[in-house]
Amino acid sequence: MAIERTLSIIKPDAVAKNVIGEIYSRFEKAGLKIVAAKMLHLSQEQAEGFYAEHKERPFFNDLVAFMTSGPVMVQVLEGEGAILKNRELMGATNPKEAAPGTIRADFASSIDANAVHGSDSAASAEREVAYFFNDDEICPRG
Ligand code: RTP
Ligand code: MG
Repeated sequence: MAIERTLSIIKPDAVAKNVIGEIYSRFEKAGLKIVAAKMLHLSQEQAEGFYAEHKERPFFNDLVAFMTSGPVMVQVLEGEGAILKNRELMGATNPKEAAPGTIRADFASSIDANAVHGSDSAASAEREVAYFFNDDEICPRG
């Protein structure tokens, strides 16, 4: 399988729970490398632009309010099949449906406060990585 990059966000609820390290540890144990990272408190504009694909959905305003409610940790993960691997580590969107042992099963409290974001396709990964990082902020690690 090809080496891929994917965009991961540790959402405000998980940052507030102080589990950044525990989540990073799951990425590393699964063979994903963190090749870029920054902590940000997203502005309204940044959150709306990031989630533009959901603009017409009923949960859009709540999603933007939540994502701007506190700092987030944003990272680029690199590895074999990184996009799908990260989605598998995350678990289902609704933590009640997330498989045992996934990040959302263990750390999320609701469908809104669901601990993490991960790109869901190659096209979204490319857009989302570029949304937060310039090329010179990414450090390939081989
Ligand atoms: P994400 O984009 O955050 O990685 O999550 P996802 O792919 O699993 O879910 P997506 O369908 O892209 O939705 C984005 C985020 O919006 C919130 N959501 N709320 N109330 C609802 O029905 C609902 N549906 C989605 C979740 O926080 C989800 O992560
Ligand atoms: Mg999504």
